[in-house]
Amino acid sequence: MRAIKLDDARRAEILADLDGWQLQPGRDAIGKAFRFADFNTAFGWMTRVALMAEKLDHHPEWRNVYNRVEVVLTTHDAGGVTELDVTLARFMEQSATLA
Ligand code: H2B
Repeated sequence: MRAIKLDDARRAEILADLDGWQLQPGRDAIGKAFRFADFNTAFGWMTRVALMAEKLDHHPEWRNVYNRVEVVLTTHDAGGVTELDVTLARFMEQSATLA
């Protein structure tokens, strides 16, 4: 196993720190709905995130409808949220503000 599930203290800390991210009901995962100006902006952002996901070997569950992207992050290998999810969530935040 490459990553260890976050303990409750760390989980609370990252949720306080990551704007708009929430624990997903019924599963050990975090999620956020991102909204962009239009489809082109949304898909451009998804492309940048996809390249980072490949680099990290850590991939989002996500769904895109026009300018909206619903993202869920969890680490299947670990059966829950790990620091890999925090890293990808932070990248999503940083790249979304530039989108
Ligand atoms: N992405 C996510 N979100 N969780 C994982 O556990 C995971 C992944 N595992 N991407 C990776 C790929 C694994 O399947 C490969 C074999 O390393």
